[in-house]
Amino acid sequence: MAIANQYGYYTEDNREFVITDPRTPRPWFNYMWNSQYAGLISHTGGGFSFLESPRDNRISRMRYNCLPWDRPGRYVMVKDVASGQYWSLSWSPTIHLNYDFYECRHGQGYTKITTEINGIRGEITYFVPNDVNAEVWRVKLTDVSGTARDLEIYSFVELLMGNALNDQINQPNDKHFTDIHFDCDLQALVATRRYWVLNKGVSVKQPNIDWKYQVYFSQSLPVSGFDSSLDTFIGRWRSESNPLAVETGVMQNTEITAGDPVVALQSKISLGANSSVDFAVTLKIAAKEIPPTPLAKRGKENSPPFTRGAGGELNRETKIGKDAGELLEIVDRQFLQLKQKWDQHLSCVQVQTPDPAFNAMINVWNQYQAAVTFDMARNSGYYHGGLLFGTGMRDRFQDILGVVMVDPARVRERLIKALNFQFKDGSTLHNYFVLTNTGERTNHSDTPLWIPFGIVEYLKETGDFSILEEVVPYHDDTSGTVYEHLVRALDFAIANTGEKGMPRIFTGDWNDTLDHVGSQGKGETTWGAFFLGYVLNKSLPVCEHQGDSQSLAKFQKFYEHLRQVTNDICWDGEWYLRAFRDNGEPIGVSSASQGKIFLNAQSWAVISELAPKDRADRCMASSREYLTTPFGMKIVDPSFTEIDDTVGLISRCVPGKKENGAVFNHASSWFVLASLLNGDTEFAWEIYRRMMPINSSQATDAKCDRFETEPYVYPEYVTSPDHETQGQASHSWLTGTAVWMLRIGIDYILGFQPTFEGMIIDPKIPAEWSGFKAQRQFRGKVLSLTVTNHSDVKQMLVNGEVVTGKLIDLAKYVGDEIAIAVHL
Ligand code: IFM
Repeated sequence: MAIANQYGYYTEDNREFVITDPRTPRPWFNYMWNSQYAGLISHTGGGFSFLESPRDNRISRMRYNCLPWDRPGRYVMVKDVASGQYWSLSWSPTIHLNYDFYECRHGQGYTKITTEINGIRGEITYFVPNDVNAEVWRVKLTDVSGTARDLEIYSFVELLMGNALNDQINQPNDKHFTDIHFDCDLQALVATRRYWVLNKGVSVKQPNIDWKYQVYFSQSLPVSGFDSSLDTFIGRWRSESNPLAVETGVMQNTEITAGDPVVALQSKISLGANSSVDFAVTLKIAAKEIPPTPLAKRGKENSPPFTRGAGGELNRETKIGKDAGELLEIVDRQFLQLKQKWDQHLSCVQVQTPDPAFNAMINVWNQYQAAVTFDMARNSGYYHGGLLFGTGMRDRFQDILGVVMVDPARVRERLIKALNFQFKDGSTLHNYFVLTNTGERTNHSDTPLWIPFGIVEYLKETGDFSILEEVVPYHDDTSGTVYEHLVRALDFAIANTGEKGMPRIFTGDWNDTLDHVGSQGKGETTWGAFFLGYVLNKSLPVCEHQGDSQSLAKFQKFYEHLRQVTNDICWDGEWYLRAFRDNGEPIGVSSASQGKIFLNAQSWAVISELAPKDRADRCMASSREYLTTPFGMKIVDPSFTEIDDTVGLISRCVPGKKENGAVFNHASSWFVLASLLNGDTEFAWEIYRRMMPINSSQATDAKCDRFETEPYVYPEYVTSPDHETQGQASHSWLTGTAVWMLRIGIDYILGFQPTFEGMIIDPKIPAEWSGFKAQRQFRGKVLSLTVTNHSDVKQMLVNGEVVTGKLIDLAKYVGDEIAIAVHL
């Protein structure tokens, strides 16, 4: 049975989410990308593209805060010459028209939009090939009217080329460096810039640096006209929905050296009754090889642009015909390769459980979202516009959790690169930009600790301890091995504990909005103490492996110290308090009028194993009592309604949203983990189930119209009942929730728990499940697991033999596949 809501459904194999009504409550996005070229693509053809950095090297534009939403985009418009009617193949920007059919299929790395209007069926598939820095718009047009047609095709996209932040704040000056010409041999528009704002912080300085790329925009149909000036293509007082050039059919063939850039191509075709035409539009970026055309050629109205430099020998018709066929073959091969890449990726984990939503998420969408967060960080989405954040250090070391199962080599490389943003004293930049090698040092107390967290996860997956010997430069001074980086992060955290013996919170911990708790450097964080404890404890085997008895003893001792101090001073009676302010006053206590109980302090008391069992039970029960909602767990209760500057930004945020009392999914996922670890399997599953987007999007009467964001990926938060818009989600796609939900599902519900020694198998499934089957690749082997619930004899069999304990030591088994049967 297909999983569906009022705007669409998952295909039977869950590989596509099909949107059947374009008037979704928000634009619903997808991603298309390879290791350098990336773009987000909405169900209406919107979104932007960039090379390596969405701030520093944006290729195409997105208009922020724009109305109508989601403009501009990658548009192909078709015009019926006889009637003069024209429309877009992606619905937007001609949303005022009545389409006979609309469907958008978001798949892994591609989006296909099919429309039917005016007797023409249009199919457009957008994707980025695995190994070319380009995007492809693959088009098929079919006449379904039964009449031969003369059509004009207009493909266009607005360019930016360079620093996207500068484009927002200094655009009138920024636009004097553009250079676009039509290349007759290539039959392509070639666009570039003669400067690049790469001065590490956008300022009034306009740096004298070359933008070292050229963009090639072409279409595999004979080109009959072009434009590169947004002004002349769109026309005065018009918009993307009614470009003057499309309306009149007259392309100005403008080449620009200044002004707002667009690349627009026109082709004219005849389409036989009930026949089809295939073509591809490509936007490619490459290093500058030839000098840009120096001159602007304005106003060559309607003159054929294709003679310059071509010489008499150029047989345009033949050349284009041949190249077009070849290009389509190449493009179709690239699309196949893209699909194969994702088949491969997703084959790492495959499950069949009694819950269809869980299957859809684990088998496809959650793995896919995790891959997106690995490559996009919190830096290129509709809600994370790519102008501000770069790569977050704490995100980098969590976002590996999904991809490390599939591609540990890429993770290894990423971790090593990220360590370059750590200082010799163990502290780190909070976020960084790869192209400029810069970032911000914000002083969030938890940020450096994600380094050991991530390295331990890498080691558990791979057993590759050689990474610890790699030498990586510090951001400020000299170099150290990866192991030294890890130890320095822990030492830094220990050295920065306060009078009470817990980490000083400084400008915040994981919760960014607790930014005034310790701004004077005295406030201390309970969550931070549990998190430090967790990371110390998990790092002990690494110290042991390295023979570093001094660090081992120190970290062990500090872990025990944290047990003592948190239980001595942070227990409020029914739960753990959240932090101590600079003045020593506690936060997150029952006597407070707002912000009485914070979820993270309870979850991590359990995850860190620092809470004794009775307190673990009690704080989990309190969390259930105060923080449960239909969408997941609230991050705090009651939400702050009065501004409290001894706590911070949390109290200025609208009650029920974001960190101020929303169902903050990242934190809610940690609660699920804590519940599973504490033995509360049924409740853990109930919250996990509620959080899955197809479920939480249906959890109010208004259903998806209230939830608003994509029902196939986790949003950062869902508004809690503390606000009238309860059930509304935001900040979809780029959230740490993705990797945690994925790994909680795989490691703790299905029970594949990698350890340094091998794989522990320990499923924790709800009573309603009769069992499940799952496959998980691990260190070159396939582990095939069959679990039956409610068995008379509880045991585990590996390759048919009963084993004691839960550990699968891979070395004991020959062959590529290990069959595991667990009877619960
Ligand atoms: O922990 C942060 C994250 O790094 C960015 N989004 C908000 C979270 C909670 O404050």
